[in-house]
Amino acid sequence: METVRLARHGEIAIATIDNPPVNALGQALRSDLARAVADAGSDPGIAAIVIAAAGRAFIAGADFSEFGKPPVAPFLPDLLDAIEASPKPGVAAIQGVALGGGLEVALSCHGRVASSAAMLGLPEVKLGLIPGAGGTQRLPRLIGAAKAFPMMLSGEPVTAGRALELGLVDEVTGGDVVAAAVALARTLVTRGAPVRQRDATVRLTSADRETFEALAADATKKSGDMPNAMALIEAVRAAVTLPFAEGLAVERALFTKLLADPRSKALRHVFFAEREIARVPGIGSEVKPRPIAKAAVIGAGTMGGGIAMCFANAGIPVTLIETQKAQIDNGMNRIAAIYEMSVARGSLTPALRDQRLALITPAVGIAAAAKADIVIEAAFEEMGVKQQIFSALDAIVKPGAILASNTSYLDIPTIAAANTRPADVLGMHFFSPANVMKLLEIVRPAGVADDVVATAVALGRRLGKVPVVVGNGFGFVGNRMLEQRTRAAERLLIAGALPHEVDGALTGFGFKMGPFAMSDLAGNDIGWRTRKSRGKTAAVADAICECGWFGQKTGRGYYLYPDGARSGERDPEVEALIARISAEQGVTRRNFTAEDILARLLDPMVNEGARILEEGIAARPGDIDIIWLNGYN
Ligand code: T1G
Repeated sequence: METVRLARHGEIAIATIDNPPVNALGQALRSDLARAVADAGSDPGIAAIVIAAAGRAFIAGADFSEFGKPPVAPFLPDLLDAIEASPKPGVAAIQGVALGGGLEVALSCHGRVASSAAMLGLPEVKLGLIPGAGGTQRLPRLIGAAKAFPMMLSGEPVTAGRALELGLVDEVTGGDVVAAAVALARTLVTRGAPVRQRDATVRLTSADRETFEALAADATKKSGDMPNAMALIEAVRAAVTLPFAEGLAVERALFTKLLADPRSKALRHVFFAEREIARVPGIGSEVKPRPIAKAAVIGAGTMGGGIAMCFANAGIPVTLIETQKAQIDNGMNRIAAIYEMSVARGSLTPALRDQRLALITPAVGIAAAAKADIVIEAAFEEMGVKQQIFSALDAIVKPGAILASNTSYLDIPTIAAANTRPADVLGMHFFSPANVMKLLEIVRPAGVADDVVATAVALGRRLGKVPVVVGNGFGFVGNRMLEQRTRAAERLLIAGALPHEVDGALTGFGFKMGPFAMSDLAGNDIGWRTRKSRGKTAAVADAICECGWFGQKTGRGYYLYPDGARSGERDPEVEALIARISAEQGVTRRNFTAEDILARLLDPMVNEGARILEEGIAARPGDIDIIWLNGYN
C-alpha cells in the first residue's frame, strides 16, 4: 500500500492515510484504505481500527482529477459501507480538514475525534453537486435533518468546537488526536457491537422533520433555480422518510445526474482556475514580494475612497490624498458613511469601524505620499492628469516604492514614461465599489520588475481580492470584453429590441444585471464622457444623456426610477426615442428572441476573449473566466 500505512497499537489498528497534497480519495487511496480495513477486520488480534491521516488535511474529499471519467472500483460508497459494516469499531482521528468524501469517511466510522483546529464540512454544493457517498443519509441520522440540511446547503465547513456542539464528533482534543481516537476505540470495544449511522434514527423525530421542511421551503424560495439545492432537499427528505438503502439510492441517482450537469462542470473548472491565477508566467516562488507596511492613495473619489478602505480593512495604514481640503473632507465623509451603514446592518462593530477609520489618514498635497511603500493613483481618468501625478511622485516617494495606477483602460507605459522609475510602475485596476468587488486586474507592462508584480499579487490577496495578472492593452481584459457587449447592446436597441428585453435575456442567462440596468446604476454620463474623450458616438446612449437621463442618480435613464426606486420601470419616452433613432437610421425594427439577444451579446465577448488570449493579454482561458466571475458577477 502506497497511500496508507497500517500499524498496530496493542489491539488497535491504526491506518494512517498519506496521499499528498491533501489526501484526496483517488482510486489508489480507496483501494489501500479498503485493504487496510479488510486486513484489520480479519486480524484476530485487532479489536478496532483508527483511521488517521498525515499532512495538512484529514481527507479533502473525492479526487477532482477523477471527475468526468468512468468511476473505477473500489467505489467510495462501497468502501464506506465496508467501514460501517465492520464488526469492529472504526474511529476517525480528524486533523486538518475533513471535507466532502473525507467527512463521509468519518461519518461511516462509529466514532469521531477532532483536533481543536480541525474543520469539517460538505462543500459539494459549491461544485454544483450534493454529497454523493452517503452524506445526505448519514449526517441527518447523526445530528438531525434540521441541522444537517443547512450545513450541506451552505457548504460551509464548521469548526471542531461547533462539530462537537452539533454531535458531529464525539470529542475534541488539543493534544494527540490519534491517541484520543485509540482511547475512544477502546471504549467502543467495551460497548459491544458498533452502532452504525444507517441504523441511528433517534434524531429523525417529527419535530426535526417539520423544522427541516420549513428550511426546505425557504431554500426553495431562495435557490429554486439551483438544481443541486433542490436535489439536496429531495435527498434529505429521503433520509427522513425512507429506509437507509432506499435513501442511498435516491442520493446516488441525484448525484450522478448533477455530476453530468454543465453547471457543475463549470464550477469544478472554476475551482482549478482560481488556483491557476496564482501561477504568474515567468514569476516563480523565488521572486520575493517587497514589504508593504504603509500605503498612499491619490484621489479620494468613489474609487480612491474604496481602495483606501481596502487597506484599512486589511489593517494597513493608508494616507488618502487630495488636492484640496474640501475634496478630502468629502472623501472621508463618504468613507465614514459607508462604514456607518455596515455598523447599522450589524456587519461591522463600532470598535472595528473606529479601528479602520483610524488607519486612514486624510492629507492635502502629494508630498504626503513620501513614506508610502506603495502609492495607488485613483485620480481623474485623463492621461494628462495621471502623467502629472506620476511625474510629481518621482521626486517625492522613496526608492523602491511601487507606483500603481487604478486606470480602467489607459496605457500604463505612457503613464510610467512620466517618471524615471518605469520598472516600479504597473496597473492595479480595482472594480467599483472597490471595497466590495473581489476582482483586481494587475496590469503588467513590458519592463516592470518581476518583484513589483509579485508584490502586487501578494498585496491583492492581503486585501482579500482575487488578483489576476493581465497584459497592458486598451481596457486590459474585463472592460475590453465589456465594450464589445455594450456596442452590441446599443445595436440591438436600434435593430428592434427594447432595454428590458436585452437586460432580461442576460439576467435569464445568469448575470445579476443587464447592460442597461447596470449603466443606469453606474451613471450613463460615465460612458458618455469616455466616448466623447475618444471621439466615439452611440446614438441611443448619447441621446439619453443629452436628455439628462443619467440613470438612478437622476431618477431616470434607460428606465424610470420613481421615488428613488432601486429597480427601474419601462419608460415610454425612452422607447419612443429608440424607435425614432431606428427610423432616422432607416432601420426597420424587428423582434428578437432571448436566444438571439444572448448570441448577439455574448459571442462578440467570446471572440474578444479569444483575441485577448491570442495577443497574450491573458495567460489562460481560466483567467478570463475568473475575471468575469469576480468582476461582473
Ligand atoms: N482533489 C484533487 N486535488 C485537490 C483537491 C481535491 N478534492 N483539493 C485540493 N486539491 C489540490 C489543489 O488542486 C492543489 O493542487 C493542492 O491540492 C492544494 O490545494 C464524494 C463528490 C483542501 C481546503 O471541495 O477546499 O468529495 O495546485 O491550493 O489552500 O460526496 O484545496 O498544489 O497541484 O486549495 O491549503 C469535496 C476542495 C470534493 C475540497 C486545501 N472537497 N479543496 O486548501 O490548498 S467533492 C472539496 C479545498 C466530494 C463526495 C464529493 C482546498 C483545501 P496543486 P489548495 P489549501
